[in-house]
Amino acid sequence: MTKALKGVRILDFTHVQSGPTCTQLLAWFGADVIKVERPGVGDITRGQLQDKPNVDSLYFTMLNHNKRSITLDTKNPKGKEVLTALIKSCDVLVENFGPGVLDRMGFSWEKIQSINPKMIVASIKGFGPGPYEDCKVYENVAQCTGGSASTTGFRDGLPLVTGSQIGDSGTGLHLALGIVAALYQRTMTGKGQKVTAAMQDGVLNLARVKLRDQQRLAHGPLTEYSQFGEGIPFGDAVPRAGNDSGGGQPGRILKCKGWETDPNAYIYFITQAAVWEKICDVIGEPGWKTHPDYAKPPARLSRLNEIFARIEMWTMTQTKFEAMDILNKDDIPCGPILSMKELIEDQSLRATGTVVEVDHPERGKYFSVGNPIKMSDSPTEVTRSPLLGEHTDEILRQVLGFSDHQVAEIHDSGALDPPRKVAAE
Ligand code: CAO
Repeated sequence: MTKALKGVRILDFTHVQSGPTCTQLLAWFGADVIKVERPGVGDITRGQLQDKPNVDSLYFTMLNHNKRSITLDTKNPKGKEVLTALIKSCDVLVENFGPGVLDRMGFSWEKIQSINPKMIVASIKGFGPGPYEDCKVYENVAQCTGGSASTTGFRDGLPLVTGSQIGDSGTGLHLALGIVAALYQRTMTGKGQKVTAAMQDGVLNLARVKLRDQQRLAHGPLTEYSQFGEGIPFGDAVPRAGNDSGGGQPGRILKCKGWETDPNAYIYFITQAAVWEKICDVIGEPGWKTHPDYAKPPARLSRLNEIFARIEMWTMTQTKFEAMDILNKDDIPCGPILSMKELIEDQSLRATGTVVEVDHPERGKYFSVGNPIKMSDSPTEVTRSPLLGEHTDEILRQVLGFSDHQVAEIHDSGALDPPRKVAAE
């Protein structure tokens, strides 16, 4: 079976998390992704958070499946020649260097265009043009500057970052979509273009409902936020709303049987208006179906703490999975809080390839998250990440067509080696 992006070649200049997320997705869709890494070092994540000594970390392996690796010192003159050849033979260059790095390397947008006018140059930066455009940015910086942290956590506590990597992986996803759109446009125009995704913008896009609420605030309190029912006035910015649901249907995380010892014995419970009567029956409050204080959603808004306390009395009598079974029979929206341990063991996620087992020659078997996007005509087979420089010669010969003599010259130039240390006298 063919793959959606078969025939597309990516010059992958990415590192750490945001860019590699993007190019891994493109690889899963069938693109030939050539990861260019600094000789001797490679992507810095190879050596970060290592759980086994001298073996590529899970941080690296889980973000770089299905890619090939070439080591190249792009500051070496011969290295620049090889990079130029790569630009000529690839369709897309993806990078998430710090601001200005590519220009300093001698490969500005104009230069790349002159080498290959069809090339799409896709970049992730922390910020778009503006006061912070020159800043280096990591995940949590983006979560904080993109509006997520100010709206996450409890009203009376600190702003919180979330465990989901919405700044890095989220922006990688945004960039991948931009690249695919640019490839499609190129089929009509024949031209490349610049595609840029700023991490601040990506996070704000994912926090869009909070920008919505910011504007609703001008017209009165946010009645679905718990603080409304608690009689606490709103300020001039969207507050943190704990576990209140982001939509118009009130929701909370509630304790389930075993919560005293299991930190994940909880369920998310939504009091969706359409199933309110069924909720009343399940929790043993049939009188609430007609009582004027509880029957209609507006009446309930000022009583959410009391209502959820009563629902929790019921959820505490069930495990999160029992509660899920009972509630789903009545289409009452809910979700158990699943730990990473439970997710890695989940057989249905294994069956769909969302959790995959991968074998690595140095680390052995490990689990990873497979492609969350399923395509009927372009299935994903997850293959292991490359060792540092594993495909250097293969790429020089097969992709770039260099002869034995040329390859030997490139080796001799030092462009494939770590910068030489000067011995102390
Ligand atoms: N050969 C020679 N030099 C190379 C090279 C290669 N193959 N690959 C990289 N380099 C050099 C660059 O040329 C650069 O040198 P100069 O600063 O002298 O121009 C140097 O490596 C450092 O590049 P960098 O600024 O990208 O790396 P950093 O570790 O200093 O910063 C990061 C890392 C992530 C903060 C920065 O790249 C960044 O802000 N990226 C954009 C935002 C982003 O993606 N952040 C998410 C990171 S995941 O949390």
